[in-house]
Amino acid sequence: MKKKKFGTLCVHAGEHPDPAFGAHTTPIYQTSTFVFDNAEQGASRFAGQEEGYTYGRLVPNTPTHSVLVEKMVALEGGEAGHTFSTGMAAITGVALSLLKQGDHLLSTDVVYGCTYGLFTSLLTRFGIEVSFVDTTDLEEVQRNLKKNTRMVFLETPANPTMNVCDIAAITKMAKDFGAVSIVDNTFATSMFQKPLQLGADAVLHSCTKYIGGHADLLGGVLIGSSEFIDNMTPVVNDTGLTMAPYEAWLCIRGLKTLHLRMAKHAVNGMKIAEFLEAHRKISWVRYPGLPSHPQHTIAKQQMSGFGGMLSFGVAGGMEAGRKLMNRVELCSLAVSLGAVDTLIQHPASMTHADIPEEVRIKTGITDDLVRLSVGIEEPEDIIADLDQALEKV
Ligand code: LCS
Repeated sequence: MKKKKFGTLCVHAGEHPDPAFGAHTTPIYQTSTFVFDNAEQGASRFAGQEEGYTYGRLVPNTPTHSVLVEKMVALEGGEAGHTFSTGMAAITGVALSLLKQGDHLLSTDVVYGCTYGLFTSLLTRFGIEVSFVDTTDLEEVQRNLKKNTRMVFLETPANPTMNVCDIAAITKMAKDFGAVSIVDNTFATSMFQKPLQLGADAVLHSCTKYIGGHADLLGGVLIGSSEFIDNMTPVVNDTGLTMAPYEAWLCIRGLKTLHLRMAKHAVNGMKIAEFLEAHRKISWVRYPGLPSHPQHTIAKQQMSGFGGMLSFGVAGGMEAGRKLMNRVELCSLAVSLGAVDTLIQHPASMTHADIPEEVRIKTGITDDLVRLSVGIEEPEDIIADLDQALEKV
């Protein structure tokens, strides 16, 4: 049969009537362990000679997890995957499975605050060398690749500055150095960006965001080739970074409408970005779909849509931004992102507060930066809310 389109895969990929009773919807296998037919079967499952489930922490966890992995593999165009308790667990899992003492990790300089924290505070304690590099500058990337560079970590668009880096160019440079490239695709989602097709070895998501879509779960997922995923399995099993069955089920349910939600997030994102850019009280806007975005050309090449995340500065700086956040009524003043409703927050004092001030300022996470996760409400209502709040600033 002809390869199915993205929206059809969101609905159907990985879904099969349940073999036990024919349930149409994937059941939640809320179990920690599985019964073997006999001792020989148990032994051959643990030896990896027979496929099947053994224990909830051990891959493939439960049949609910398998459906989620199959769906995400189809959406990202990979071969296999692992699920995790959070997005940070996915990043921890891949870092621990790839890196050892003496290795070098090259990371995008602008990343989610806890990713920065994990790379600087934890990995360096184990003798791993970490460089944060402006990955929008290819020469800078080339200059910072070293003989011992084992992993290149890209976040694009980056949280919260919305910097976009050239995935195809950087993954090729990394490959030439014998390094493995990992892309955090949380902001763009599989709908708008396909890192594996652009040369990445693995792609990961915080499922907490657009995959779940409703701000009611925590989760992570990582997709790659079968070989890459198999090599990670011992670390995933032994660290217990496991996703819970109910969370896997919520992710499956969320993914069935990913294409509809992302289409609306993107339409709204563009409208709100244009509204803000034209507003007299706004000093700057960063949205990859705006021609004024410094990497708009690359964004157009590697993304098929620009999503629902944007950042901006209010004229009057941090104090004005704070007033805006305190006066919105429809938008929620909350961290996280990718929910059906619009969320507004202040990275310098919230999501990225742990990054040293001089690093924040140097990388553009300035005190006046306000981040908006544009939801799927009607755009006129989001605009009206921002407009009334800006009037009071
Ligand atoms: N990657 C990106 C790009 C993120 O934005 C986040 C969380 C993570 C990974 C980690 O995912 P988690 O462990 O939370 O599932 N970003 C957040 C944010 O901007 N506000 O709150 C969480």
